Amino acid sequence: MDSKVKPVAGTQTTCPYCGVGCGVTATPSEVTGDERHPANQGRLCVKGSALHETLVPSGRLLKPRIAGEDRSWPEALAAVSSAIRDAVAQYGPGSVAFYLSGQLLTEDYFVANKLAKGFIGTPHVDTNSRLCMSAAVAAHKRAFGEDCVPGCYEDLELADLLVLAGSNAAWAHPVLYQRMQASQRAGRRVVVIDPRRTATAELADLHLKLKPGTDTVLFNGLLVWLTQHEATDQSYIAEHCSGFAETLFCAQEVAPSVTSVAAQCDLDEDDVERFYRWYADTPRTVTAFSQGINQAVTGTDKCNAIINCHLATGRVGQPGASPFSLTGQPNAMGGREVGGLANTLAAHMEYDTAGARERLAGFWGTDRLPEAPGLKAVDLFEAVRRGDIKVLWIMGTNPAVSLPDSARVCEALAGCPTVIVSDCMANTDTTAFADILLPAAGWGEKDGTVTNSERCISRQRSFLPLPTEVWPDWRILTSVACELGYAKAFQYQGPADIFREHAALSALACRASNGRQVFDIGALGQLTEARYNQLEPIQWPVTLDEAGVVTGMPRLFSDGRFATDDGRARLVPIPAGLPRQIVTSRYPLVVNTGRIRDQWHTMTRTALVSRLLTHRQEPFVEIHPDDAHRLGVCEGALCQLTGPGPEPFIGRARITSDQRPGEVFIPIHWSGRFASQSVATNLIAAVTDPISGQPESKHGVASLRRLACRWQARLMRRSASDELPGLTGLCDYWCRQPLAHSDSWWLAGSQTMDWESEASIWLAGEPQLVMADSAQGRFRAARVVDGRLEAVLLVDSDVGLLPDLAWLDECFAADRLSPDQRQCLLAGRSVDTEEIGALVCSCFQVGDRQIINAIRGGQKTVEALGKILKCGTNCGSCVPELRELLQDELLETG
Ligand SMILES: Nc1nc2c(c(=O)[nH]1)N[C@H]1C(S)=C(S)[C@@H](COP(=O)(O)OP(=O)(O)OC[C@H]3O[C@@H](n4cnc5c(=O)[nH]c(N)nc54)[C@H](O)[C@@H]3O)O[C@H]1N2
Ligand SMILES: Nc1nc2c(c(=O)[nH]1)N[C@H]1C(S)=C(S)[C@@H](COP(=O)(O)OP(=O)(O)OC[C@H]3O[C@@H](n4cnc5c(=O)[nH]c(N)nc54)[C@H](O)[C@@H]3O)O[C@H]1N2
Ligand code: SF4
Ligand SMILES: [Mo]
Repeated sequence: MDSKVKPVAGTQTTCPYCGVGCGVTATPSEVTGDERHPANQGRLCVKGSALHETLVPSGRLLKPRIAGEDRSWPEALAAVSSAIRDAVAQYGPGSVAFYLSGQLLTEDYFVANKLAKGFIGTPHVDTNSRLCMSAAVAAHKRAFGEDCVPGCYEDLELADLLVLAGSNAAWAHPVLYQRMQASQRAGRRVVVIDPRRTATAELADLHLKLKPGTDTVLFNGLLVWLTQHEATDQSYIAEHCSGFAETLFCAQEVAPSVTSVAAQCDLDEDDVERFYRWYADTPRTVTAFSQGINQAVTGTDKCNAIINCHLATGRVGQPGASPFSLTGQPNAMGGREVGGLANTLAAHMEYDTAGARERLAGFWGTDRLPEAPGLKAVDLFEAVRRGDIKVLWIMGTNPAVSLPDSARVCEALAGCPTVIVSDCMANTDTTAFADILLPAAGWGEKDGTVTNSERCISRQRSFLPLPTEVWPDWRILTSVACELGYAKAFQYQGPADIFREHAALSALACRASNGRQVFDIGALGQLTEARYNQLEPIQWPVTLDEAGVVTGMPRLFSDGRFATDDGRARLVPIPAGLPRQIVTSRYPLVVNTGRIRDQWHTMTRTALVSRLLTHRQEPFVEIHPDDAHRLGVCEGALCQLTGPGPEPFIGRARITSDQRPGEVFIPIHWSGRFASQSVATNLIAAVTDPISGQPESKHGVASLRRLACRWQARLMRRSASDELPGLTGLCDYWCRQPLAHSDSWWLAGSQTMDWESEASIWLAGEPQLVMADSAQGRFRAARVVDGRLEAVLLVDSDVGLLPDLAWLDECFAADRLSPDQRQCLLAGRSVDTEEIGALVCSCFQVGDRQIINAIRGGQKTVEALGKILKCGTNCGSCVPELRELLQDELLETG
């Protein structure tokens, strides 16, 4: 054996979070970056490196449930299939709908799509990718003729000009961001286009803090400028594109000059000009874009406005030169391959692709394929609300939280006759509406493939035993198909069987298009079980040579031939098109929504790891100092945002000039399980891009007021529970934060409380230690049983007066409190506890106060800080924040 090859302890698999698709080596107790995986080459971010800590039984759904009662699988399968059969018989196949997820594996997704469209015969199969990638999908089809990302990750490194539009990659695609950062060199420039200053902007030579929604103007202006300065590639346009003249004409109307662009986008003319000049001067330019572009009523247009400029300069599919859509979910791309979106069939075949329906029907051996596309997510839930959908099967997504106008979605779910939910967790805002709950296998238990942002197909492999009654999604779907009488078409023994069929179908689709279709993994259609298990990461399309070697393709359209009928790419005329939701005197603030570094979506998994909840502990509202001042809001105050919808959003103020005046930013992560009223989608109206159906999730409107509270409190209890029965009604705000050794609750209220007489209710028993200072509005109580701390309640008039909770949480770890701990309990800290401040490094739990002290003590670089505090030395996700702290401090001290 080659002594240099390190033996691998653990299973090679992929991270189940973002679309970077990092390879990991996993055991039940450790997850490390896989050095051989092309996406990350050993790197991991903070969420990835905490993966093994999510492998805990708490909160899992372990048995099927019907109407809230545990049932056997045969009973559950019978219930699901009879609901479907009855609905089809009485109301037709269109009364059954599936709502899927970019977090399913390709094999799960394939079977769901085949069962729904192919055999039940309903067109209503959509996915949460509608909220995420559908604008990019539609733009790719318009420009290239097919939904293809032309570039690869290496291009982000090779680019001499990297434009990041509507992407906070530092937090949302951290490992790619690390690769971008490692590629910084003399002569390379980075431009960030985002209405707020993010951690990503730390990398920027130029940050265009544009007015939200004006990206179409900015990129139209770029096309005009490039033309005026003879920086377009006329021979490329002549040979490989169509639509240039109309597109330019339209662009001139929308964005005739730099002055006009600067005025419309609320930018400095010099900055706009600088961006345009850099773009013109740099052949190796990549524009990477994400939700700040996609999630808009003009989402598809924004994407095409970007692609137009790349086409006009011939910068598509060249090394270091391409437009690049950053996909969000781990398998958003795989879902698009199998046809998870309502307007597609399967294997990149469209409803209007000539002969595609017949071909697919023949391949699957069915005559039930629907004739026309189904409803897209937002419309689908409207149909549920109207009562048109009788059976809704939701898989791997939490629409009660993530779809716009959450209250309306909840109403729809409540009124739907049969809601089936497959999830690995028992209690989510969506499972609360389930008539039938099906326990799905989670990461580590399931097996299959995913496709990342650069079209790279990787294996996800199981390394944990399946809990007895938990099934992978493909098996649940296959069993229901058999129960419905379609066993012949669903003879799958495992994911490899499904993958081969998927691959074969792609080859068929490609052949039928005379090779025009790019998506083709037919070369993988003959993989044996063993070779499927050993499959190495590979980028589609995949070819097979005579020697039987399969090769992937890093870049597409490099020869200027596209997947359209005439082989030419299309430039698309783009009107200015501004956001639909506009501010009024009643709702004067723009509400921007997005992600935070350490949480994943609705927190069903990342909130299981207490250290991931320390970077941002509570829902918040980022607000500009001018607005805060005007509205009488100080740092840390609880604020209520009220929009046109019925429910408000409550969060703590974070005052920052990173925000533009008149705009606030709120996180999307807190659901009804974690906070009283902090679901961001309550402020987002259900308006969508007419082309893609993608909702305008980045642009709500609201008014803001300070929440008047008489008291603020933290309650910590040993026993974890999802609820504080009967108590939350006494609060105007609550937020749950599971800690390592206790369950902790942030509370606030305006009712006068008699803490002394009521403490025992909050503490679930009589307190032994009590301290009250009613003049100060201060109250402290602790319950200790046999020397062991059971619960603590700390009440104050202001949250700033409450101690950090790390020390108290440690007290819960002890079986017996030490005399020192007992003595300091009500102070919430021991005399020598160091206040760490707001957490910056989640891996080593290092806070900003410690970091600032170290900088003041002479540590002047990220590396120096890492040496003494360890911060930033594990996953590196906090490095942008460390740099920012350094910059701020060094500026202040000159
Ligand atoms: N930590 C973490 N990472 C994740 C996820 C997660 O939940 N947590 N989710 C994954 C998923 S599914 C996705 S889709 C990706 C999303 O990844 P990103 O799109 O990078 O993340 P977001 O925070 O949604 O939004 C990006 C930025 O768009 C900006 N923006 C808002 N309006 C506009 C506008 O009009 N124009 C421009 N140019 N920018 C605007 C916002 O200010 C925000 O900074 O993240 C993936 N990665
Ligand atoms: N306002 C606003 N709204 C947004 C966004 C925004 O930026 N702003 N972003 C949108 C985007 S881009 C996205 S992608 C969505 C994300 O929103 P969702 O998809 O709703 O969020 P998740 O929390 O990821 O939900 C995944 C669910 O699947 C479960 N699950 C995990 N693994 C499996 C599995 O293997 N099988 C099954 N059956 N279940 C599993 C999890 O426990 C969880 O309940 O939110 C969208 N909504
Ligand atoms: S960047 Fe982080 S969350 Fe995304 S795949 Fe890699 S390790 Fe997972
Ligand atoms: Mo997403």
